[in-house]
Parts: sequence; structure tokens; C-alpha cells
Amino acid sequence: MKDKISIEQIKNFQKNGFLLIENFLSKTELEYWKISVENAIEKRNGIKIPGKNIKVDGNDGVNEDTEYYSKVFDQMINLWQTDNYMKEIMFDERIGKMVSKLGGFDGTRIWHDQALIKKPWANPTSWHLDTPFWSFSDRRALSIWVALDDATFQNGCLYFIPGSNHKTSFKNPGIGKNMDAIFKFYPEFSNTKPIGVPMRAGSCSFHNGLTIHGAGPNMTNLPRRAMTCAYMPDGSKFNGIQNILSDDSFANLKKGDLLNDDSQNPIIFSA
Ligand SMILES: O=C(O)CCC(=O)C(=O)O
Ligand SMILES: [Fe+2]
Repeated sequence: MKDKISIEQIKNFQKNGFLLIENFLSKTELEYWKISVENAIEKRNGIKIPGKNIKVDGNDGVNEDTEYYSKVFDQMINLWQTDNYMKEIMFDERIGKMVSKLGGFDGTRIWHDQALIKKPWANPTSWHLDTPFWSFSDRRALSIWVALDDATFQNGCLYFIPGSNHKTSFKNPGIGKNMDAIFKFYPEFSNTKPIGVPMRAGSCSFHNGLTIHGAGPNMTNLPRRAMTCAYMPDGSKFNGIQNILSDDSFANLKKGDLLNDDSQNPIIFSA
């Protein structure tokens, strides 16, 4: 694993809001991640989030928007909670340390992991922000996105709007059908040139959760698979949003409570 982060990379990440690391995983590591993700997904039987009875193909056949979104990607959340191989992969302290350096904080907790599978002919992932969906509000929160297949302009690689991380807010424009919806909230970026980030399988990118980002459609007959994880700085506090929290945890939290339950948000690195 290429886990060394230079000062230059930290500066680039903080300036642009994203960073590509080519050949992050070795060939052997990539094979291990792929098999582990495949097995963990198979065991889930289509359950999207542990403890919640939501199926990954949650198309209710009535709401057109739900149907559209179910064809953006399949999301399998918190594989670490239902599979020990994924737990070992996600608890890797080296990744926690990279995250803390890029984000500029001392302790790294997992918010949630998620496999993101764009099936053949998947819809694009509209421009969006991540952090406004989450149950804490911290401008430093970030994610890793590891390509399990080559991610190309044809099959739905990521795109970023560089520097947008400095200007966006916690208002949530969502992930709808219209690619330009985000620019109603942030018109100042409607003329900014986005950067597409194709990458070979085993490479990864990190992005700040307030960087405007999205992905193209999958115009190929093969899946585009990625394994991702969202991280929060240790010390983050509950903001009142449920997001992926179970109904029980949600009912027991008050705004301002520390999100430090290791069974939900394990700490994977502390400086
Ligand atoms: O994989 C995708 O299509 C989108 C990924 C994304 O939005 C994320 O990892 O935050
Ligand atoms: Fe995202």
C-alpha cells in the first residue's frame, strides 16, 4: 500500500479538495480487496445498511426519482460491520493516518464505509456534496474512493470541481436527476472547468466531503466497482441529522453529543 503522504500532496488536497494516488494498492492487495468486497456483498443478501430493512435495489416502482437513483449505483453500507475481512481492511491504521494528515486532524473515525457499484448502463452520479448528508458538520471530513475496476470516462469515473471545498456550505442540494442542480446553490462554480479523474484498478482518490463531485454514466456492459469510506475527525458532534444512524442510536442522541460510539464509529488512528 502506498501510504506515504508528502507535504506537497497535503497542500494539493487542501487547495483542490481532492487527491489522486495512483497504484495505491499492490496487485495482491487489490485482489484481496476485490474478493473481500465481493464476498461481503454476497453475504448481505441485498441489505443496504445493517440493522435497517432497506434493500439495495430499493426501487418502489412508483416514485420515479427513487427508480432513477436506484440506477445510479448500488450502495452497500458498512460492510465492516457484517464481515471480518472487510473490518480488517477498513480498520487499517495506515489509511487512518493518511486521512488525518490530509484532513489536518489528530484522530480518524469511520463514519461509514460503502461499496459503490455502477452496474452496466447506470445513470450518472449528479454533482453533489457528501458532508451535508452526514450526522456531524465538520469542514474537514473526507472520503477515500478505491477503484476495484479501472474507472474510465466510459464507465463512470469521478469528476471534481477544484477548490469548491472552500466555498460550499452544509446546505444539502441532494443527488437528483439534474446534473446542474448544484449550481442553483453555488452559481459561482457553473463556469469552472471540472477535472475528470480516470484511474486504474487499485488506484484511489481522497476527496473532501464539501468538494463538488460526481461521476459519469456507465456506458459499458461491465460494472464499475469502487470501495469507499467516509471519515470523521475524532471529537465530531451530533448535528441532529439521522443519515445512516439506526433508529435506536438516533433516538438516544441529542444535538451536540459526541459521536464516539466505537461500535458505530470506530477510531482507526490517533496521533
Ligand atoms: O462512485 C460514484 O459514482 C460517486 C462517488 C461519490 O460520490 C463519493 O464517493 O462520495
Ligand atoms: Fe459523494
